Amino acid sequence: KVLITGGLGQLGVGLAKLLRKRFGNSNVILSDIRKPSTQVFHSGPFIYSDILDYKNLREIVVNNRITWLVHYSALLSAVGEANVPLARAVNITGLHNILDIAAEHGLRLFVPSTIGAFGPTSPRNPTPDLCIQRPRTIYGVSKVHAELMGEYYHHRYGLDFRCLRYPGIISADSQPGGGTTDYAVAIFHDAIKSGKFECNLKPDTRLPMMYIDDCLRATLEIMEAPADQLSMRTYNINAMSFTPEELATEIRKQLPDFEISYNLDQVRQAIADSWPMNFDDNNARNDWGWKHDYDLPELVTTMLNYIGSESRIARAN
Ligand code: VAH
Repeated sequence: KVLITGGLGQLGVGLAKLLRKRFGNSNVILSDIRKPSTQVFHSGPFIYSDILDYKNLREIVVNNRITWLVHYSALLSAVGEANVPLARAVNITGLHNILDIAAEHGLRLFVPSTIGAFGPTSPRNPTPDLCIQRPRTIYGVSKVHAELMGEYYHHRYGLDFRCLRYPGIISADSQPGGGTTDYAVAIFHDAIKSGKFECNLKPDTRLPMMYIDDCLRATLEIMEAPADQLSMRTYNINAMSFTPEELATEIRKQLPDFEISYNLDQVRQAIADSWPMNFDDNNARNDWGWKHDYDLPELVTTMLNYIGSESRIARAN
């Protein structure tokens, strides 16, 4: 049985759908500290879980005979900089609770890391799996800590810890969680709604990005990979890298009148300038056969079609 923490964020509902298809509806429990929508609530098991409440978490793991845990609870880059004490509590103390319970109950544990786990002194183009990691956000610091602690618990206690460094994730039917790559989701909604978009990053800001279906499939694949295939605990996974102006050009191939303007968000720009521009994911491709399906043209077509059809349905109703 799988428990997904932070399940109501950008990725949890989609992951639950994928895992429920694979393992059966009742074997995948979504959890969060917020109330689920009616649709989510009726789509499968949902329970309250606060990763800062060790006893609450232990009870859930024992009462539901959890065997796998996907830990999605975290404050992302920009929201973390706006509330460092909370980010430290959730991303570090919360992680410690998860590690202890996973080790105590022999869980298979997946914790996502991120391009944000690298900093300005890391090689940026490309960024390999193993290199200097001195991130400049509490989010990045907490994710390097998660990688190191997961690896330590694996070697010291035999914890089956698995971790993927996600690029910026682009999704059509869920909102991103207050990060630095969020522009690349909002641009599609505005392109459909108004044909215009005001971008909060510079036109030439290159960042690794991935369509959500690739991200969720990679997560299932690493969770199911035979342990002897994994030469590492933490892997970069890559799909594409693009800049706002490259994304706008690709959108204009389908919406010729689309216009982009720029209004810098200094905090997000400084974070983006410290992150990788391209990700090297050769270890993931060699060890467990990772390969992405969506490149930039497929991403744009998929996002515009999905959001476009949604808005046509909304107008019709
Ligand atoms: C953020 N979307 O921008 C998240 C993610 C790799 C980026 O961690 O913080």
